[in-house]
Amino acid sequence: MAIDLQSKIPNNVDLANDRKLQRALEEWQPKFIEWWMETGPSDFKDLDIYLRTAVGVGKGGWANFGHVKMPDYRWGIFLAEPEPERKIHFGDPLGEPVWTLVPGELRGRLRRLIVTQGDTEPASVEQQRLLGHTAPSLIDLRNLFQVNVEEGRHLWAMVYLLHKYFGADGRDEAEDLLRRRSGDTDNPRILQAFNKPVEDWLTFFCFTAFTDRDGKYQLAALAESGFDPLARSTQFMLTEEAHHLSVGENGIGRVVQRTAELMKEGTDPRKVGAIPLDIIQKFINDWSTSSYDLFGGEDSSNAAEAFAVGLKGRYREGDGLYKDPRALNQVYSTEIEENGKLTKLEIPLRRAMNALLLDAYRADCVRIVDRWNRVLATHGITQKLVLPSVRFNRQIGIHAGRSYDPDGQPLQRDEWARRKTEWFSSDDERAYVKSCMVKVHERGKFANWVAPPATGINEQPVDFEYVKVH
Ligand code: BYC
Repeated sequence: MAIDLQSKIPNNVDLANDRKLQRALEEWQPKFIEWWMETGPSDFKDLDIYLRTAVGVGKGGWANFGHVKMPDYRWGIFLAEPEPERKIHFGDPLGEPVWTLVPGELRGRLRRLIVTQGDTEPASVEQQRLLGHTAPSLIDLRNLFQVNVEEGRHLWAMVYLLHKYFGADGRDEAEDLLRRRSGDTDNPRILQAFNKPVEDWLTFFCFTAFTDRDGKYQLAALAESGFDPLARSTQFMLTEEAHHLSVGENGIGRVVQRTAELMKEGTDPRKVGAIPLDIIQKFINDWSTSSYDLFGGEDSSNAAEAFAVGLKGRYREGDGLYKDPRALNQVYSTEIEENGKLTKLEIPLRRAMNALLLDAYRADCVRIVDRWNRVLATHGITQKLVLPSVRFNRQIGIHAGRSYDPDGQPLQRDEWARRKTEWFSSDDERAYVKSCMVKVHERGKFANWVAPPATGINEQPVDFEYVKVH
């Protein structure tokens, strides 16, 4: 596929030969910049930042690194290479050729999926807007902005699909993506976690560890789609997403390391502006569970339909992990609280697609929490961080409105209310975390609450001038 890096919108979708689409997207472009300046990290618009920019989709050579001012970032449209003769590999249309146009009867459902995916991207940029003011180091500042510009590019990826395949409706949706605002009471972002404040870096690292990881699993499920342009868009987005996840996983790992170092030498982290383990645990409880909610209900007719018609597959469906690609005549077994006891619940497999994806996601989260616990163990700390059960603190799905402890054991509602402060941070604890957030702009220096990363970016040293602040 030819890559055009010269035109106003860099792309590998041959925009130059689709004048109408090109014009429509070029009209949307200044509105995007306006949105970025109004709700994105525009306080930092004059800084030169060492950023990665996507310039193609080939293995090993898809990105350029260099110092760029964020408003000059080249947000482009890139789809993974098409796979010749690709067939739909799940659901009722199993074995049929993939669609390169939207089948009429799937229009509404597909548009809703693309809009929901698209909505999370600008939402996260809005949530993280002010974090640059308290970055604990230049490399962290750079990573924040890298995540921000790439979420912007992911918005472009979804807006391209809306403009190209959904006519006037798609153009309206693309406008609305710039109108909704994270946390706005009248016009909020679609999914709950994207309306929560992200005002300190412990939250940012939890967000990138847990919420961006939902992004990985949702994108992976959409990359299985029978609608080929969506599959190819999300496939390439996953390439960029990996870095965002590492920012979160390594970020919390570095906070844990710093706390462990202090504990080992007998210093109370609270006395020196670092973050005690019990507060880290409370933030993990909050962000892991609100990210569980992002998978939707465990028993979902929407999810069943999206699978049945071939729009959204299971995680790594294409790798042949599942016995029956139609997922018929099987059940998903789980447990739910009934009259204070855990009781077996069976959900027809197709209706349990969100639950399956959530299980795959949680297994990945278990792995990262184990990794953080290994950091504690190497410092001789026996205390462990714990990933809460998928039943804990749910607002969406079969467990919403029921009370469980973090292990997923049923609780009386009044006990939940009484013990809530054991599990979630208080105003004072959040204020304490905020008070630790001091800006550090000296090369190679770090705030006292976070250890330096093991390596730099793109083989640069950790003390590289990732952001030219002067
Ligand atoms: N909050 O049938 P249900 C990312 C709604 S993150 C509020 O149970 P369904 C990123 C739902 O919309 C990945 N509302 O579940 C990360 C539905 O409403 P309608 C984003 C919720 O529909 C960090 C109703 O409840 N991508 O990329 O199967 C930074 C019943 O829903 C929530 C996607 O989400 C919630 N948590 O599943 C940047 C992929 N959950 O339609 C980026 C696309 C459910 O009846 N989206 N509802 O009005 C989907 O596949 C599905 O929409 C969902 C929901 C998985 C989200």
